[in-house]
Formats: sequence, structure tokens, C-alpha cells
Amino acid sequence: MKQQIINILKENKNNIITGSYIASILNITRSYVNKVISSLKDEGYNIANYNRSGYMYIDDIKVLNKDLIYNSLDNKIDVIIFDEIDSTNNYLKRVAKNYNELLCIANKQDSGRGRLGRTFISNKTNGIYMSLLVRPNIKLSDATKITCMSAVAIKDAISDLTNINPLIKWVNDIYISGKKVSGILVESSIEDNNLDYIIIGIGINVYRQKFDESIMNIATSIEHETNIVISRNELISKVINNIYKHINSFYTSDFMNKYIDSSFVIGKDVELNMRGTVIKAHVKGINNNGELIVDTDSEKDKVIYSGEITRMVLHDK
Ligand code: BT5
Repeated sequence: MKQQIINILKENKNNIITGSYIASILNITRSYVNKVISSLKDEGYNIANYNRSGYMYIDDIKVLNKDLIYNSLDNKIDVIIFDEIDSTNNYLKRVAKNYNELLCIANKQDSGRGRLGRTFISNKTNGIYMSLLVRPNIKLSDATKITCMSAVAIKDAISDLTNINPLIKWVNDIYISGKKVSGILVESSIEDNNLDYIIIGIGINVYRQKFDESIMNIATSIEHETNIVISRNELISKVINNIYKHINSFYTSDFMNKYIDSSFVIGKDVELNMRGTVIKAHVKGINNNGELIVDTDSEKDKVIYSGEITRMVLHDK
């Protein structure tokens, strides 16, 4: 029924049509038409309401579309879309044994996860919540670099579609104007000391939205920062294409240089929470393994890897 109503609305694009007109064509009640249209709007369809029961189809730029995504992928992999799921990372873990590669996307996650047991909040239809299952041919010791590689893939895709150049906050956050627009959660499965698979989980705040109180002051969206309404389908395929470009040339790609060049933290004074102990440090750089190099009161050029840090607070200079 959804598709039939979309078809009627699209056939009458730029014209106002009434709920009773749709109801009479499809032999359903007006209130049912109303219900279906509300759920279409919920999926991202832009349908304007006029008076009480007039509708006008505007566009579907905000709607996830599996065919559009698949057709734009350089490397054709299966794509699965859920309207709502616990977590796209969790889903891929559950089905990993049945697939070589798979891209799972959701309009909303009920238990979206961040790192170290933290939560990643989704706002239905207003963001990208997706995970990619891959089995890259890389050394286990290089798996941590996948987070850096993914950050560069996201940052480049956002700059490609907008007029802004996001920065990367070590180790897994993408920032615009000092606020977080995207986070990455990479999880890997190891078998016999080799990488079995990697799940790259990516959350991006795409459209303007009312953020949960807990993140209101730290989060932003691409639309809020640029006033551009981009297509999630286009952004998804660009990010995935960028990831594959780097994975396929992992040992020759320049992603780590780009990661370092786009760093939001180099040169800043920070507070590092090292699993409970807070130390003050000055960030001098990031090395080719993606580790942080800092000066602290007691140690110069201290190398810190991401697993040691539970939180980093920046002090602008
Ligand atoms: C992350 O963790 O930022 C990793 C986020 C990964 C999310 C994706 S969505 C698809 C896939 N499936 C999942 O279940 N997860 C992945 P972390 O660096 O630990 O940051 C978490 C912190 O970011 C929270 O404690 C909040 O402070 C903040 N936060 C939560 N939701 C946010 C949002 N939508 N935008 C900006 N900040 C947010």
C-alpha cells in the first residue's frame, strides 16, 4: 500500500491532492491514507500537508534507497537496510559466519554502541547508522589503523558533498566547528592469531535534529553546519567506496598522512583519562601507527595508544 500511495503522490508531483482522492482510488479509508503518509514522512519522504487533508509530494532525498546505494558502489557487496535494529555492529556479528562482506544500514538503532561501553545515540532517519563487514588482507597488528582509515574515508566523503573540511579528533571522532558529527566503532574477530573479520561501525549525524540533552552541547549535524541537505545514499556509497580504496591498497595508501594532516588535536593541550587517572599533556603529533605522541610533566615524547585512553578533553590554546 505504501508504494501505491507513493506512486499516486509522485504522479501528482507539484499538485495538491486530497486524502479522499487517494482513498477513493485505492478503495481505503481517509484515515488509513493519513496513517500511511505519516509513516512515509517518518522514513524521510518530504510530503507537505495542506489544510487538513491535502498532500503534495516534494522529494525523497532523505530516504534510504538500497538500489541507489548498491548501484553507486565500486565494489558490489550485499546491502541490507533495516528501519530499526538494536545495533548494526551487533547484527553483523550475528551473521558474520554467513557472509564474506556485507553492508548493514539502519534508520535507527535502539542500542547503538560507542567505544568502551558508551552509547551512540541515533535520531530516526536523520543520521547514518551503518556497519561494514570486511575480511581485509592485513596483518593483525595493523588492525587498529582501520579506525584511522575509516575516519579519513568519512572526512573525505563529507568534504566531497559539501563545502566544509571536517577534522579528526583522535582517535575515532569526526568534528565540524568543534562539535562531533560522526563516530567510528571498529570491532575485530581473531582466529588462530589472524584477523578473521572486521566490522567497521559508523554513525554520522546528517540532518538537522533535536539532539538528546546528554549530547546537545557536543554534537552537530552536516546540515546544521552547511545548510546543505545531502542524500544519505550518496554519502554512504562515497564512504564505502573510500574505505575500499584504502583497504585495497592498505600498504601503499596515504591514509595515515591524511589522518595526521586532518588532526584536530595536534598542538593542543589535553587532559587524558587513562582508565581512571587523569594526566595533563601537550599533543606533539601522531605517529604512523596512529598513536599519540605527547609531552607530559614527567615524560617527553610519550607514546599513547588508543586503548589506554577512556576520554580526551581538549583545552584550546
Ligand atoms: C563512538 O564512540 O563515537 C563510536 C560510534 C559508533 C556508532 C556506530 S552507528 C553504527 C554502528 N553500530 C553501533 O552500535 N555503533 C556503530 P565513542 O567515541 O565512545 O563516543 C561515544 C560518545 O559520543 C558518547 O558517550 C556521547 O558523549 C557522544 N555521542 C553519542 N551519540 C552521539 C551522536 N549521535 N553524535 C555526537 N556525539 C554522540
